[in-house]
Amino acid sequence: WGYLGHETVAFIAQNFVSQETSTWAQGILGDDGTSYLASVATWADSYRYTDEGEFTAGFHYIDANDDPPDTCNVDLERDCPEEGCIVSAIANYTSRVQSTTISSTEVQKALKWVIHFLGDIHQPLHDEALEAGGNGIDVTYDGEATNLHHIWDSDMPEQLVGGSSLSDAQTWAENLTTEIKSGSYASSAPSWLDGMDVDDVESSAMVWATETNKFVCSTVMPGGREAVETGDLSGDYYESSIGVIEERIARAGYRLAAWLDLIATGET
Ligand code: DCM
Ligand code: DCM
Ligand code: DCM
Ligand code: ZN
Ligand code: ZN
Repeated sequence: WGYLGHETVAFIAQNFVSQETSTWAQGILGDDGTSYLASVATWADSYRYTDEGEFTAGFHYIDANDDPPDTCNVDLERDCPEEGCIVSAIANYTSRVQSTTISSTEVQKALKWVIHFLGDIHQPLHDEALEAGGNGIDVTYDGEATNLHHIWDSDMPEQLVGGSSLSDAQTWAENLTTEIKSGSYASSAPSWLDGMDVDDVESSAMVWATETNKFVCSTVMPGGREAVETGDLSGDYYESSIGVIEERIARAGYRLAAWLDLIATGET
């Protein structure tokens, strides 16, 4: 996701974490302000472009070598290389944020990665190998030449919300929080936490990756890659995709809150 998506996920999580978890996270981040999770949600994207952080570039996704739109699936053995992927990275940093033997700077970085990667794993093209998660699929959006990955990360969320500032993210998060608490997601939200186990992080993350990857077949390219390479995607394609984007963001935020609760307090 772009800034808007990551910050929205973090603001939703802020709305659902327990008081104890909030205090724990604020202590690690050294920030007791109103955007304490949202303010650090995009740090991992800047860090991966630095020399020091280059090794983390591959941690933002898992390249599922499936065959959309006919077959969508994720296989950890097949798809997560020795150097790591988003699933192994969530496991590593979930462990490190709880470590008492590494420096407070490293614990803080681990928390920032957990916040970011629980967002990215909910972007369907971050769970797909084809053309580097759609980065190599050229598309037209609102008259501009761009790529399929980018419109899922940024253009479609920004079209929905009408901007990409921190306050746009906060507004979107408030809307999605209401949908989770009492709206269209209220009846299904409890089941969003199924399969979540901090003692088996890879299995938990595989539930999220597998669920999210299915949308590559059903929604991202139901007519194959050729179908998205034709025409402007800001009309009918946007309309068929935006509901999935909203629910992915909502799920990511709700799951991030529960994940942080489990790490900080052992219960949701
Ligand atoms: N991004 C965004 N809004 C901006 C700048 C960037 O949403 N004003 C997105 C584009 C990328 C992501 O954030 O998907 C990471 O940005 P970058 O690649 O510039 O680090
Ligand atoms: N590192 C990591 N995951 C680990 C161990 C290290 O991401 N399991 C990264 C984060 C640290 C860097 O390597 O900033 C250097 O770590 P160290 O000082 O432990 O060698
Ligand atoms: N990305 C992905 N899968 C890949 C390669 C990249 O999901 N196989 C993501 C990471 C960034 C975006 O695509 O969000 C752009 O990546 P980069 O800046 O590395 O081209
Ligand atoms: Zn992306
Ligand atoms: Zn990322």
